[in-house]
Amino acid sequence: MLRPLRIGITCHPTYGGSGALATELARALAHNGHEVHLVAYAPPFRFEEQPRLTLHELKVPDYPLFRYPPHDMAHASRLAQVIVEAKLDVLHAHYAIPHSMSAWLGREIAGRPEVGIVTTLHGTDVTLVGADPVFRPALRFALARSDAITAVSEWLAQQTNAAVCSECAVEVIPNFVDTARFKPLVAPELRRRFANDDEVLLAHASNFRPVKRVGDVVAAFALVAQQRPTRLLLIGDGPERVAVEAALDALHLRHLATFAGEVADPAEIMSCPDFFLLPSDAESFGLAALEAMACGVVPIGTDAGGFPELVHAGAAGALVPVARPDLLASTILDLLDDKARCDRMRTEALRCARGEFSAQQVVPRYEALYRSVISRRESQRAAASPSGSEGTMP
Ligand code: GMT
Repeated sequence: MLRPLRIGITCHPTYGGSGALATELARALAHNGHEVHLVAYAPPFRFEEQPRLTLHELKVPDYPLFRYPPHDMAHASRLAQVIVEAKLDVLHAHYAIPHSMSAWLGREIAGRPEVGIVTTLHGTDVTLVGADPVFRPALRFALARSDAITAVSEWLAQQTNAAVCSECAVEVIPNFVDTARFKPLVAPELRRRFANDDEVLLAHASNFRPVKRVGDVVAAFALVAQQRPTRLLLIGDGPERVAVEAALDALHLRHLATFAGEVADPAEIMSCPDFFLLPSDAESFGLAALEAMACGVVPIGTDAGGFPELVHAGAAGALVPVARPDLLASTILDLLDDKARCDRMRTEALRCARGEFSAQQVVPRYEALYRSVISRRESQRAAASPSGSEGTMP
């Protein structure tokens, strides 16, 4: 039998897909018997205590001299400490900026070259933030020093090679969903908190950043509501929230919308809607849509980024061009009129979520990657220093 691993995971604790996925992975790995150490400056929003999962919070001291407290240095020091104290085998950085760099630096500070570093790219760390010339040289440097790089979709892997690092080998490991928690609606009374039985319920979940185009959700909702009794459920919060509220007010539709806020575990609420809308400029994957699919909710998103990979090019969810809320609305109305097509999509969405995108299928791929990285580091180290000398942390 293979020995359990000691795995470090670091992520942004804030509301967003990368932190959600990293925490879900930490929980699944601990459940599988590994010892998992999660490092972040606050408890990640999906964190829950469980056996074999330890949270190491990182404090970033402030000082009047600093306009920006040096988070990345404090992070690297904390990672170095955890590497040594927990005797990590592998450290997994989620969202490359700045975590890939802090992971490498942490290993250097710890003087433990045998520790493998895995970086998972989530999307905007390559496409938006990483595309900024301010970050690109450091991003390239850190990626080149990772022992393995994964991306959550084929599209993101291609973007990484095209825009950041042409020589980087990027393995695609898609996001996953815990189908024991995310499952179809069992309690109709839960749905009645947001819509009556004869109303269509549309939903969107995100951190309300401009890339999400939440305004298009509102515009599509307004068009559908002209034809059918409809309600809107908005999960999450962020910079566009005020504009979204203003748009609903201007359309006199505010009373038909529920703002659920940042729901830490959306497994229950996600089972309520009929359709999940994700009209982003580009999603590298669309984890929230996958979680909706696992609940038997039909996702409708844009034919951009990695989203078409998730919905099997339109079989497990509908695709519309970017910035076309009119098509978003007509797609919803068509599916409402064609129940057989809608049911086929829902069935396919459930099949994908319970199959290729399930935790059971995806988590073992990370476990296998960790083991291959660890054995590669061990052989490299044995070749470099046959006496097996080890660094010590200052
Ligand atoms: O902007 C977000 O959606 C948050 C962001 C994150 O990193 O927290 O999400 C990205 O990572 C998710 C998990 O892998 C993906 O499902 C999202 O598609 C991706 N967002 C974008 O590419 C815009």
